[in-house]
Amino acid sequence: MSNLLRAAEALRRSKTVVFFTGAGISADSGIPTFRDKLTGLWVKHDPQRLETADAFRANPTLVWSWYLWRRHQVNQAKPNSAHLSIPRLADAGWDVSVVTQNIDDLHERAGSSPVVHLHGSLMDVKCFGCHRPAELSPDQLAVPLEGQLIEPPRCTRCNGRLRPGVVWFRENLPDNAWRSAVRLVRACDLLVSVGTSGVVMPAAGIPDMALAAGATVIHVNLEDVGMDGADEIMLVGPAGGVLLALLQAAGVAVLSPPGVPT
Ligand code: BJW
Ligand code: ZN
Repeated sequence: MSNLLRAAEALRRSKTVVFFTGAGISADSGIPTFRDKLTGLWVKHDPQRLETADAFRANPTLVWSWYLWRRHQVNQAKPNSAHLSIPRLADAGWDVSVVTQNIDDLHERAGSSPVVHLHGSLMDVKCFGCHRPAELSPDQLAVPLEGQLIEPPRCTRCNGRLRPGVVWFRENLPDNAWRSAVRLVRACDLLVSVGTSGVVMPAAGIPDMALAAGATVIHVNLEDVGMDGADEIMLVGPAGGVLLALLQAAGVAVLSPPGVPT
């Protein structure tokens, strides 16, 4: 039996499904993964050197401008057929939740709920000093013009610099998000892991957590990520096309947008 048919059968047999997603699910919406080279204004920067607390300490203006630009990039992007397939499954009667490593809001805009953000959100802001959440006014959200760098605003309580509400390396994941993810993953029959390189801990341990709890795990990736346990199924291909094909093979009605192979 082909992997697609095995996966469709696993989906048909399941009731509670968790989609565990990474940067690859948003790639077809034009949001680069962490392996892609930067383009445009940021071509000469290495993202790994902008996405740390040390980088923010050393050059808060550069890092803040980088996140403002990414927020703008996400605001202009649209959910693709992979994001859109997930709520269709919920509409068809499955109990579906999303646990994402992504800091964009494309799952929410596609209509998924609940969505657990393990690595925070681009739309949130907090204080680097006192860690309290903060709000930005519309003028503080202006997109940096070419070459323009914008200083981070200051916290109204402690005058610390405001920073994006995302999780950088060596920072703990938000407790409530991690606890919700563990609860959902331990209770699911099927976990569909989409577009993640599976190297960043502790999130990378989630597929194993699902397997240990007795679930089946389907991996969807452009590359064969080499997971071949008895309860694992690998589907190689772009997330949008693969998820549409999986839903169709399981008998879920899907309308494919123009240009998306089914
Ligand atoms: C497609 C596709 C298509 C493409 N269709 N597929 C040594 C030193 C310091 C720390 C550590 C250490 N060893 C371990 C650690 C811990 C560290 C870690 O895991 N490091 C590893 C790299 C080794 N983890 C942490 O630090 C975490 N915190 C923690 O552990 O706290 C405890 C602690 C305290 C003190 C010290 C040490 C530990 C926090 C991790 C936070 C991760 N943050 C980021 C940035 C978020 C903000 C931002 O975006 O700016 O989160 S890093 C980045 O990686 C981002 C992502 O969510 C995360 C995962 O990436 P993802 O989603 O897998 O993307 P890619 O690009 O890697 O892969 C894309 C995949 O899609 C590929 O496989 C493609 O093939 C595929 N694909 N197009 C289908 N169309
Ligand atoms: Zn503060």
